[in-house]
Amino acid sequence: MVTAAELKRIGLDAGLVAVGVTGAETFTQARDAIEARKAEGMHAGMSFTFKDPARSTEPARLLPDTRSLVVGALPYAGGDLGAAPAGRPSGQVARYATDDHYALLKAALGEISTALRAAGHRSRIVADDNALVDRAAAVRAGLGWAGRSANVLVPGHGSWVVLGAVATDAELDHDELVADGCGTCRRCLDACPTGAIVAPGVVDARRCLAWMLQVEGPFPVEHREALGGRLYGCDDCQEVCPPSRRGPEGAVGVDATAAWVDLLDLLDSPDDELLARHGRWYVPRRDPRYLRRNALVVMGNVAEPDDARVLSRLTTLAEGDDELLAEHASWALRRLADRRAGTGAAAGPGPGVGE
Ligand code: B12
Ligand code: SF4
Ligand code: SF4
Repeated sequence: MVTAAELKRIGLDAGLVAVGVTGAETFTQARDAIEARKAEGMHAGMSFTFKDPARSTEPARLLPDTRSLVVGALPYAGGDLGAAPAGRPSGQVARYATDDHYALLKAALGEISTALRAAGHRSRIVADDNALVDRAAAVRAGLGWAGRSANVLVPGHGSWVVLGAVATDAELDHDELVADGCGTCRRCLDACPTGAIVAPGVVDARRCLAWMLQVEGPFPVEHREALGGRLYGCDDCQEVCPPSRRGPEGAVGVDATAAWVDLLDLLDSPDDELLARHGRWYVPRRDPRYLRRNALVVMGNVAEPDDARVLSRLTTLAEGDDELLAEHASWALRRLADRRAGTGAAAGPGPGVGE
């Protein structure tokens, strides 16, 4: 016999900052939200939890006899990332992607799972998996509230957490919901560079930079300037969020050196090296050309317009056989020319870039 209180203690000792328990009932609101977004095209063709909404919102399917979900949040925000390295153009990596925070999360959930099995129960860990809507589970397990940014905010930590759960056949005491903490704030909606948060809690993925960086094909021209210096992921709706300001105490550190990627180096590196370095990221079809595509847009936005190394590299790519890269390199050259002439300052470089 193991209790919810014992499992929470195990999770907290393993590095989680919040652990809660909920039952295996269907997440009907999340299912309705997923269906509605699919109907309006806001899922932008993503699969993940959108592929089979019935599966991702029915925890009962996770195990033959699911009775409870023990849900955990691992913090990752860390401290100040500082400015971009001087002298060479760099792209910025969202904080959650600077390390394998999901591996750390799964290890902590693994401790909970081990305790459940030792007590004779079944268990299954699900984190960032197509089989469960993690935010809905976190909200119902009382870890935090659903913010207007769509992120779940944990009191005292804000949204700088990754979420996962252990499904089990153990009968455990459930937790209460946490009250909404957004109040009258709407900073995330106003700060989103592309207006992707189309209503409180509703992200139109077609306009979300985090998704555009992960999808195949050309990067949408109308959002290239807004991309600024972001090479992977986007943290704007969290950076402006008052309850999420600064890294919480005890957060798993973000390696500031992993937060910046040298763009010239990225363009010059062979495929296997790029995948070895960034293979944890979601790269469409695991094709490193998409990393280069993203780097070219960022290059146009952040490089010094007169940097001879940049201009030479871009010109070679613009004249090359790879149509996707040639088009993005040509765009970057035009963007640099506009910035040199002082006519392309509308979007400017991204946060922290070139400061
Ligand atoms: C697909 C996906 C994306 C897509 C779409 C995001 C989206 N909002 O739907 C893209 C690629 C854009 C994305 C981006 C990001 N993601 Co993501 N993503 C997912 C994934 C795989 C599924 C999300 C999902 O099911 N969406 C469907 C819709 C219906 O769900 P939702 O937006 O989460 O909806 C909830 C709220 O909006 C709320 N809600 C709905 N209506 C309303 C109305 C009101 C008024 C309010 C207040 C709330 C509210 O309730 C819904 C259900 O709980 C999950 C992992 C998983 N398996 O769950 C990670 C996940 C949601 N992502 C995560 C992260 C970290 C991010 C980024 C911060 C990464 C980054 N820095 O670039 C951004 C944040 C963008 C944002 N503001 O949402 C974390 C979120 C952690 C947290 N604290 O909330 C998750 C849970 C991964 C994990 N296991 O930790 N992501
Ligand atoms: S991740 Fe960036 S683009 Fe996406 S909703 Fe948040 S601020 Fe907007
Ligand atoms: S920025 Fe304000 S409205 Fe948006 S999630 Fe944070 S507290 Fe809520």
